[in-house]
Amino acid sequence: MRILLASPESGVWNSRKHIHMGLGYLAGALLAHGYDVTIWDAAVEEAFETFEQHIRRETYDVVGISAPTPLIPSAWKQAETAKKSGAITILGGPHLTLMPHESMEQPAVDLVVRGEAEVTIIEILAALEKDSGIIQEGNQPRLFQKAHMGNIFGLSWRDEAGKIQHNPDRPLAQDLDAIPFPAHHLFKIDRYTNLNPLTDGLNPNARAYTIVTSRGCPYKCTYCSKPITGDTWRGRSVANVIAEWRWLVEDLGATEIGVTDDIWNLDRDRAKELCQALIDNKLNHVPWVTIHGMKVNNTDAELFKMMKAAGCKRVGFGIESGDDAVLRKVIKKGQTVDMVRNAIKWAKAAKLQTMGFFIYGMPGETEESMEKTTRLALELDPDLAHFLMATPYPGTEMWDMLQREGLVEPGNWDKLAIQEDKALFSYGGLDAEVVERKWHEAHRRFYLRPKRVLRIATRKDTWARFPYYAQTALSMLAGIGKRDVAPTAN
Ligand code: B12
Ligand code: SF4
Repeated sequence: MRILLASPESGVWNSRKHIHMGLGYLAGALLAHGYDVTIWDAAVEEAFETFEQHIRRETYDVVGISAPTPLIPSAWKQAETAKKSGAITILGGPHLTLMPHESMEQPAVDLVVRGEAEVTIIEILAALEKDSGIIQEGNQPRLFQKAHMGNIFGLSWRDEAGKIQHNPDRPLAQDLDAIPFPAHHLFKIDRYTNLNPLTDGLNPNARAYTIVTSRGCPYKCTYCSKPITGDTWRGRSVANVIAEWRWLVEDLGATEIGVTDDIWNLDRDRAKELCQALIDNKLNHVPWVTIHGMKVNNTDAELFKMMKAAGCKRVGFGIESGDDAVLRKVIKKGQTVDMVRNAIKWAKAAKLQTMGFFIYGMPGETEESMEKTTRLALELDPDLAHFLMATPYPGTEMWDMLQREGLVEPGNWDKLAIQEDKALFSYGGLDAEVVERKWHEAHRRFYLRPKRVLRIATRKDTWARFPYYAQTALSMLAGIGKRDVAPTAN
């Protein structure tokens, strides 16, 4: 069986292209079971060949497509294209785990997988080998036999009568060390950019791989959508992580590594052990970054010193707000502004570059609380500040609250990908226009300080990628045109 794993269009991420670890893990599992698998990631393929052209050129028996919420409309389009070619279509990933029924109602989608899928995908292929589905004429949905599909946990499918069935959820994998490494070698790594092109210091042409050392996060921030892992946390053993890290550095020539865990420092002792192991194994010459933020309340001065010695170059922090009441009651972050101050102080003392994520316009915020956030950004002065406007994703407390108030409704999912500098809702006494004004103002006050302007102007990368930076600056500072979006963070 020939299998294609695809990630749909992702124009919003044109400045920063990460390998897709979900597809990497699935491909790793498939290879371990002897299947023939190809990865097609729109982020790096579309400039060369469209999905349609690829599907016409190659023939696949099964096409699996991954989608977070904003990409689900593109995933449905890809499924239509794949289905026309005769392939069996399977969708999986965060949005499918939240809303499987919605996608099962799409005629071009044959199967939907909810949750972690390294085992599910193998069980599906085994079932397909027994029962290739009642293939219907044209673009009709495929129907399957209960005997084969009915016992696969985490699967949604259509029975022989055409009724959509949702099997029970699959429990999360308990032993992450038992999961095969992601198929890093299948990615066209030369086409991916470095992990943080918005900042200086890292090589824009790096061979940048990412690694997941743990899965999940037990915190319950009200904006965070965690459909796959819920409120759990599972760490890989240090030895297992080091074995993958060594593969990336010694065999695949990684020159930059991004740790993409939700919260890689939840277990502080384990985080320190990992740093020590990177040093002991002489893997600390390749720079690495914590892409999505560390949790500030699980840090201490020693951790940052060890990270520096282990090769870490830059740390990101989910700072979110400069107002303790907002952190406690609105975002429910489990951290205080003083904890943020300490973490940034310790990281800077260890000579690590710092990056902060700040949110504007959470429901329950005021103009004053947003002002406190801007002042905190100025006070902390991280090397890079990402200012974001609150985005309601389904599966979050924020979404549920706004939906109850009639301020958001399902559908229009692609609007959640890029905000085009527009706040997505007005809540309580806070108008969307005020949020937008404070958001633009934060960029101006942070980035237009003379020392910042000088620093940006003297950076090689600024001039090498001038059109992109000019457009982003116009958009963020003056609200003109489209901008690139920043990632979510802890
Ligand atoms: C790294 C990351 C990124 C990176 C890379 C994304 C990528 N292409 O992989 C970047 C920075 C580009 C990014 C961007 C965005 N991200 Co992001 N990202 C993450 C992060 C931190 C880790 C993802 C990861 O590697 N997980 C590890 C792998 C193993 O898990 P996985 O990808 O979920 O895959 C498993 C299952 O989902 C399933 N599966 C996945 N795909 C498929 C496909 C098939 C066919 C099958 C059967 C199964 C299956 O099987 C996999 C193996 O078990 C997650 C948080 C998280 N913990 O998931 C957020 C997360 C996925 N991102 C999120 C969001 C919102 C975004 C953005 C929309 C942000 C924005 N405002 O623009 C963009 C979307 C851009 C895009 N084109 O995808 C949300 C998604 C929420 C939702 N409801 O969809 C998450 C969950 C963060 C959060 N907690 O809110 N992100
Ligand atoms: S934002 Fe970060 S800390 Fe908060 S729940 Fe999500 S992953 Fe955990």
